[in-house]
Amino acid sequence: MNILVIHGPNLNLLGRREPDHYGILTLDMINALLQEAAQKARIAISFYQSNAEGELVDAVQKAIGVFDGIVINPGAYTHTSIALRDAILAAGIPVVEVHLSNIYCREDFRQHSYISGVALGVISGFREQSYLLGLQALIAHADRKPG
Ligand code: CA2
Repeated sequence: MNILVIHGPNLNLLGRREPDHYGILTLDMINALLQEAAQKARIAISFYQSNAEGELVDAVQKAIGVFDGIVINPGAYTHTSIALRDAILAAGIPVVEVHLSNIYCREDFRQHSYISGVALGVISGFREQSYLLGLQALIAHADRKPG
């Protein structure tokens, strides 16, 4: 099994500001936790971060035929990007949407996701654990599927 983790805009700044919402870990630390979990589960994992919407769309398109699942934190594009939603739908790869903060406890504009409707599921509010739970969910989903 081959998993891609995609981090959206500004997540490269993690660990420096807004710890109440996003925790204290840097993106590298979160990736290291995911790498360790993937190793234990004997699966391959890759990481990608971009601040640009088009680059995130490209990453989803390039994942076709390469990755079996995607864990994505679309960052603020969650609430704005029909392009990312369309790319995920077109790719046909199982996607789990994750958020560090609980977007449903925050400002109104964060409470709608364009991505949720094309995702397998959503995990929101558990800081870095959201990513680890997202990875677990993808593995469980693959185990359930025949072939
Ligand atoms: O809770 C999440 O994971 C979010 O996807 C994070 C996004 C936000 O726009 C979404 O509504 C919810 C923001 C990521 C920005 O991360 C920062 C990290 C450090 C300093 C400033 C921003």
